[in-house]
Amino acid sequence: MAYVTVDAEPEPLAIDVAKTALVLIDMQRDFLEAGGFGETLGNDVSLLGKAVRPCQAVLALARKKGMLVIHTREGHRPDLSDAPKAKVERGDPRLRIGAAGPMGRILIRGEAGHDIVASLYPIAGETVIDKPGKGAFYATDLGAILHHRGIESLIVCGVTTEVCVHTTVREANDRGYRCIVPGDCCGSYFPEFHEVGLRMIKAQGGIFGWVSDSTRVMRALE
Ligand code: TIU
Repeated sequence: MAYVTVDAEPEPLAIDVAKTALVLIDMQRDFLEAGGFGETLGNDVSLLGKAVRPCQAVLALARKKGMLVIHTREGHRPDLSDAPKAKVERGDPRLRIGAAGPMGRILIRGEAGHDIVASLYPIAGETVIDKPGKGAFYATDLGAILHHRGIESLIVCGVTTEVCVHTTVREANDRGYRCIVPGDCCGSYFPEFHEVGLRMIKAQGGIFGWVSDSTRVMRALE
């Protein structure tokens, strides 16, 4: 066992590195680059770019330490059979999930926009979870994978802070995982939602997780 203590709020957290996974949520071109789903929803996608460098640094260290690395992608089957009507039928019909965008059909598996940004691209041996929802546990085998690897704690990075990161951390917390969220490794189209989203996680004694930053997480893992 290799316990390290990560400085975090509301208090430092001891984790066994061998039982900790790095989870990178939805660092996809559809959310981070112009012409994707994020932009079709009316967002300024440049706001998410800040999270890429800190994620790259944490990812590089996790790889060096041999940690389990999990990447997720939000998206749907080409026939949309796994996409709830309630999710598809919102927004401008020309820009909905499945519509043709500049990076292929929006939020559809196999399309260019659905893929992970080049700077954080998975390497051989890393797990990629395709998820139809906002949370990474819903309708995926993430829970089974973490269970079989004996994982107890998660470092959760990605976009967006208050949507897919939050939903995943809430799901993980209810399943008994300790979640550390390095705030600078996350991003939102709404800076105030990012700030408040992080505060919500760590309030009330860490009601569903711990909040830290890439510097403190890496200091502990080193
Ligand atoms: N990955 C993720 O957060 N999906 C979203 O749709 N986020 C928004 O903030 N729209």
